Amino acid sequence: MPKIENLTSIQVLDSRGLPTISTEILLDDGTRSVAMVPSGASTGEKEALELRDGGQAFLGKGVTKAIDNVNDRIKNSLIGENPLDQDHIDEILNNIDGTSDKSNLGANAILSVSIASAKASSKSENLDLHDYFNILLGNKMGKTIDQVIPIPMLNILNGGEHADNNIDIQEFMIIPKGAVNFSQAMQWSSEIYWNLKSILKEKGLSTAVGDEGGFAPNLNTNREALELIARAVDKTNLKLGSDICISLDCAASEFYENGTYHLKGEDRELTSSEFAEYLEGLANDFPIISIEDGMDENDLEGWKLLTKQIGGKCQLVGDDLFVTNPEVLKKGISDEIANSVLIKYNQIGTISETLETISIALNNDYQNIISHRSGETEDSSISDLAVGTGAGQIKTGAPCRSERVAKYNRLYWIDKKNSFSYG
Ligand code: 2PG
Ligand code: MG
Repeated sequence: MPKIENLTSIQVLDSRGLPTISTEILLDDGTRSVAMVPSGASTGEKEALELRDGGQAFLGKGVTKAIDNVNDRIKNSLIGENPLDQDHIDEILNNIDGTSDKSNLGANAILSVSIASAKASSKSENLDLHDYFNILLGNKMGKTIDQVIPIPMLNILNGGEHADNNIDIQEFMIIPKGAVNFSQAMQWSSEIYWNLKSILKEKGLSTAVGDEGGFAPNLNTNREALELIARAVDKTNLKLGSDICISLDCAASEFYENGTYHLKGEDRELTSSEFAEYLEGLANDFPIISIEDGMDENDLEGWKLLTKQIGGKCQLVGDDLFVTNPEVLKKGISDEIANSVLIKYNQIGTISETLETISIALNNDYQNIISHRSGETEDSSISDLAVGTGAGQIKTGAPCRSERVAKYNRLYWIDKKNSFSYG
């Protein structure tokens, strides 16, 4: 059995130019692996805490305290431990932290070690990371899980917290559902992306991109964003509704104020039932097959309503709603809200708990969608997580900007080297 020999954590930068943690783990068999952690902008209230320094440096966003926690307390507790026992490693991390939201060591510190440990273990065992995740999940669930190349959801038009435009819905994604394989899915998506760019240009609209690489023009309404995407699909000679479907992330908690959904871009204030109707109207007019965070994370009645109203025909994804937290997801399942869960490992802070959430979803017929954060790095381990857990879906931004494309490029290689089915 290999043992952890050393841990080193340093500060690097994320895609927004803000500090994040990179941790290297060294095993006594000579294996070295490095992990980097992402960071969100539209965060759920119940997410594990990302430890930031405060103060002047990096506008308060420094991570020196979290780094010191890895280089001191975490390192001292993990040296000599067996990295192949992921549950045990994560348990040690949680025990030293001692809080329910990881606010003592910081979820960023903890996650960097948890991922680095999984990466080093897979390397030491001569396995690809997706195979290793597959074994971990299979062990947790007591059965074999089929690995799958996920269908990508590409966020080609950015709004909300991810762009400085006037669009309230945060993400407008294309799903190349009719593609026969991953390669075709990416080719179609790239072509649509470029056609959307030329349509925006023709109209004199901005072609600058938002945090996730999608375009971020000012538009009059959310509907207009959908119309532009429909035109881009058409221009690509693809069929909307069969080749390409649409997915939204409303990130509704960001515009829920005093009990109403305030669409500032459209100058409208809607109640929960009016907003559910608004979304249903969009889903009737466009092939929207997935809506994430369609209601505020604390608007339980709104969620119940939305789930009853369109949960039968539309994937309803809980992101800020479930925060990848096993307990929060269990409660949501018993409340019968949403039917899918967005999986972001930095919301919960360890690989083991992420896999726990995934297994709860699988046991309750909720779909798992593996996701990036708006602040990312070139670390592509979520691609392996998506394949290894057989999630079937990944959202990791536009086919633009290397921190997004790194995930798609990793999937190209996994696809090339294996014969897993697509989607
Ligand atoms: C989301 C994510 C990723 P953020 O809301 O789903 O797209 O954004 O990382 O800002 O929470
Ligand atoms: Mg979201």
